[in-house]
Amino acid sequence: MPTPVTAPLTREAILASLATRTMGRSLRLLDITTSTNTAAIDAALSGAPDGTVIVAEQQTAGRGRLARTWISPAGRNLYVSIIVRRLPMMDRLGWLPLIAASAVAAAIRSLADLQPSLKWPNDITLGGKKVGGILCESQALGTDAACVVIGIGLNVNWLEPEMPPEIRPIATSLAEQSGAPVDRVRGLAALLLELERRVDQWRTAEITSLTEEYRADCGTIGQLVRVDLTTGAQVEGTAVGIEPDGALRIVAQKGSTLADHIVRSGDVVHLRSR
Ligand code: BT5
Repeated sequence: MPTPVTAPLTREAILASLATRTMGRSLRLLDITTSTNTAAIDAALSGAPDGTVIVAEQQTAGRGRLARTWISPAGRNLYVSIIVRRLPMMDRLGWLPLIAASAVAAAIRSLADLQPSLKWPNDITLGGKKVGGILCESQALGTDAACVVIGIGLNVNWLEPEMPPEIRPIATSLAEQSGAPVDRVRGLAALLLELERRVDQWRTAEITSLTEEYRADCGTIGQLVRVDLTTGAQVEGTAVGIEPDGALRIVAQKGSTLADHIVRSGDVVHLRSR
């Protein structure tokens, strides 16, 4: 009999499915927590090793960027945080959330016949709706204890009628898009495998192929966009590329002149394609 979509995640099933070298081999599976990122930061401060993974069935205070909420109902989706130590040069740090988004996109492609698109910086979308998001939080940068926690939320078997009305127009899930339930254990194993490969390369080797992969999957490039900057200001223009440090380059028309804007943090709204 197929596993019911609501079957709880188990440690045994996850460890049996993992194909990673280290990521997830140290695993904490929680029934309920405030935020897996908070749990991972606490674990990191207590010395949890590189590659430790915290997974929860439900989050009561799941976080997005800029203190926003990540809606995290029980038993449907994946809420995962990964501790990454042995960080490379600071100028690569900005790429980590983007590379994590590429890993989620690759995992989705390996699980179902779906074509995800990335919205800069790190939204994973299907059919123009958000299926996943990434929140990276760093600790003790510049010290021997430095680490980054990569938090990943991925909507798996959450169906539209179950979603709160306020996010129905903008959110989707793998099951909603593919028309069939997806095994969350397989999903988690695929995600960690794709992430481990990329984090290994990001840490130790040339990253051009990772940055090219991100650019290829990024649906923001070439779009007319509005960016709501964290300062409260807005920029409208055409997104023309990703800078060497992961920032978004926008060309805005001001009267008869063109002005370049480099955006390091903010929210992008796709207005229409050029
Ligand atoms: C993100 O923030 O997209 C980052 C989300 C990271 C969540 C993971 S879950 C595991 C780990 N533990 C945590 O506490 N967090 C991480 P942002 O770009 O700020 O997007 C947040 C916005 O997405 C919200 O304001 C809603 O509009 C929308 N949203 C909230 N929950 C959603 C969901 N489940 N699916 C799709 N969209 C959602």
